[in-house]
Amino acid sequence: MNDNKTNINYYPGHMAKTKRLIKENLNFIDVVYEVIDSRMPYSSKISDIDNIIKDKTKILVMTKYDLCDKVETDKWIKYYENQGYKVIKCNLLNDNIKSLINLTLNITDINEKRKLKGMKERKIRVLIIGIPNVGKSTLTNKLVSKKVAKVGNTPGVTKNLNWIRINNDIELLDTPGILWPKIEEEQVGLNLASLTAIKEEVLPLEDVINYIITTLYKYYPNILKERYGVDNIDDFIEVLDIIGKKRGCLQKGNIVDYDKVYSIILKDIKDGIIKNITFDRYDELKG
Ligand SMILES: Nc1nc2c(ncn2[C@@H]2O[C@H](COP(=O)(O)OP(=O)(O)OP(=O)(O)O)[C@@H](O)[C@H]2O)c(=O)[nH]1
Ligand SMILES: [Mg+2]
Repeated sequence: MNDNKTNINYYPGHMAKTKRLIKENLNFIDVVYEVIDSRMPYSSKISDIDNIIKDKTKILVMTKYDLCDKVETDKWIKYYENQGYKVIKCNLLNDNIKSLINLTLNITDINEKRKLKGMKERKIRVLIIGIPNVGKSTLTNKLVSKKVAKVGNTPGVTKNLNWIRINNDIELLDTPGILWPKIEEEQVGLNLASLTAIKEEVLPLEDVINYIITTLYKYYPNILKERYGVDNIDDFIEVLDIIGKKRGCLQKGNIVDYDKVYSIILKDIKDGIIKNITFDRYDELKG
């Protein structure tokens, strides 16, 4: 029996529904934006994506590039490009997404084909998919101009699909597809919990925090030192005590409140205070 695994793969019904919806409406879609988190280019990627979207034209949108370790993440970008992916890296809070728009226009030959057949041109239809919290909604809002205009319904198999106008050439399916990665490796689950893609309760919080501290110590010891005053991790409890005292997580009698320490660490990651980190290590996974 493996309790962890069962716990991690929650929502199977919900995911099955998303998959079915995508499958049934794939004919109406020209381009898929697969959104992944630059801090975990492996763990946040949907492993069976090609089973779901077949040979649809896709663009890998790597969000939160501002939060990642660029040296490490760039290895993944190269890797995915070598696999034939078109990759756009971005900080959705800052960058404009012109390059994504331009790439979308460049790699889609739908209207050339239609012209040859004597058909009228139409807008390129885009679907955004990705696991939770990678930035799908932020990307949608960025793509959609202020006046959100529905450009009419295209009949889908099971329901009417709503398309949102992006510009004269592109429209976007109004709901992004939330999918779930297959978590077959423990480390993937830990990365997802550490970098806020799954609720931390899915895994024992203590394990997640231990993993964060161990990983930071291994690859980014300066962060531990500068942010928390920790320079060795020989004893986990001692590390928590140091962090707790430094950050004022004390209960009566000067006892460190560990739950508070856990929250602080997770919040620091969530708020991007701990940044320039990439937890998927290319050299270890693919090198
Ligand atoms: N620093 C930084 N934060 C980002 C970026 N993109 C998204 N975020 C933040 O990440 C969080 C999640 O973004 P959402 O757009 O809600 O993610 P989502 O994929 O729609 O999440 P679900 O709807 O839960 O599946 C938000 O707090 C965003 O502000 C980015 O490029 N850089
Ligand atoms: Mg969302």
